[in-house]
Amino acid sequence: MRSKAVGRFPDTIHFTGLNTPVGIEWSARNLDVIGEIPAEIDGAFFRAVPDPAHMPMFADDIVLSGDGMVAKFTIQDGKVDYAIRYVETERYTLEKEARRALFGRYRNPFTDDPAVAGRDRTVANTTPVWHGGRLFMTKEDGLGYEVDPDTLETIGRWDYHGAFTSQTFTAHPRVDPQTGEMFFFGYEADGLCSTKIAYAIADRDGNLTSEIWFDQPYCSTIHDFAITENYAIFPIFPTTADLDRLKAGGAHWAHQQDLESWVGIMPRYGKAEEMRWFRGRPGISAFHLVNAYEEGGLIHLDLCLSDTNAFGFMREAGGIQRDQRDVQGGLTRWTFDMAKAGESYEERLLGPLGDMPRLRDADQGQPYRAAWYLSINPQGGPPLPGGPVGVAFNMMLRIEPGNGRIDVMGLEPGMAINEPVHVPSAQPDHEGWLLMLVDRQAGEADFRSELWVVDAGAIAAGPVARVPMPLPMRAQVHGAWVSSAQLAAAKVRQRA
Ligand code: V55
Ligand code: FE
Repeated sequence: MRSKAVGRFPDTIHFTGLNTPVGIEWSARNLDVIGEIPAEIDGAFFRAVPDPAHMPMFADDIVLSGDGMVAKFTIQDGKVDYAIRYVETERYTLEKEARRALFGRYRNPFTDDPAVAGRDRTVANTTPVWHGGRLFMTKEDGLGYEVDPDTLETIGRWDYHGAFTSQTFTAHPRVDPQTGEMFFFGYEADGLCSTKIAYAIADRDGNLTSEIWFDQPYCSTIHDFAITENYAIFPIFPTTADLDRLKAGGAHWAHQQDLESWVGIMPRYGKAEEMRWFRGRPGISAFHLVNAYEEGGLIHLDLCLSDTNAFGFMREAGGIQRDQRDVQGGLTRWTFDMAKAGESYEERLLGPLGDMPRLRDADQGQPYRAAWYLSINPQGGPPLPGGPVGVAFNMMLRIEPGNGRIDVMGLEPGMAINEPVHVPSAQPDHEGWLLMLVDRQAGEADFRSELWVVDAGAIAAGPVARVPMPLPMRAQVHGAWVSSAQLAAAKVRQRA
């Protein structure tokens, strides 16, 4: 069953396969559970799902432009409820009233209907962020939108009561598990194609305590960053924005294969003048960083690195013709010796090419034993069309960077996997649980999805419980786990 007939939307990877628009706001209680969900899994799995509510203005529109939907699995006493709603951004509301798309190409306001000039373009479709008792739906081209974690109603744009002066907020903030502070940034912070970065900190209660500004070497897409106990780390890859290209109606991002990369490292409570810039290889790209931590005077940064940009449309805008299957790279460790002068750092391969890494919240910025990420199963048949880059992952890896051990949960042909969230266990020697959506192709345009519950320390064994979904699910970007204890302390519940 599809709500939006195939054929109405463009016939590209951005609107077909698992990326076929669904656009249904719905909820269900007591979904069927096959197997048994461990009782200690008690809370909510929030997901960010891009899903265009209207036909795009341009047939070459991309999956990253889809209106953000916020989805929630509520899990308690082995029971599962589900709900999904649109984030009512300014853009969604304007287009809903007009009953058609008014905003044009991805991050290009020069292609919009003049009726919406100057209005907020963000679609809040990338990451649900929980901090200070609030839930935000984020996308890096605008501010986050606060959402009621109980009802999924949109509360409004979030700028820390006017204290945060950046126009943008990253989809990848980092929360220090010891201090509870959230570290975050916005790039293009004062406008389109600007090199300005705003770097900010909010305390554990969600009050803005710091905001500083600095310039990056050129206007790149800084999708993710990392923190350690003492440092903030900003990777700069050569996918760049250009105002003249935008004014001509072109792409926001174009990858530049010959341009050098950079890493900026500064004391996390420091000043912009304390930033140290390290120079890296040209042409490389990473969207997601696994973790960073300190070991003596060294900083290790583990990241999902590739030798070119993983998004076909960002490569093509830069004149790079390369099939998705020919993108090379792997889970990589960069080591920076902060006692040594100079711009260089060490590089070492940790694991195969992949993305969508997950870490235990308690390991953020700390030495860690294991992480999980997604990859392509060589035995899994051709990957299904779907997800942000148009090719869905069909294998999950658990890696121990300390000793190189890798465990695998590979899927059968015709299956796909979305990024997991991690749920901690109360048992000290248990690694916790992973929750994720797994899709299976049942017919040419028929995809069935299930929520899987997997033992994080024994992924090769497959799921301990499965929850078949009664309606189609569009591919997710990122998710977040919020425990019932955290939900009980939500700011919306204190207002009542
Ligand atoms: C990414 C996702 C986005 C975006 C830019 O995963 C980069 C990377 C879902 O939106 O706008
Ligand atoms: Fe991301």
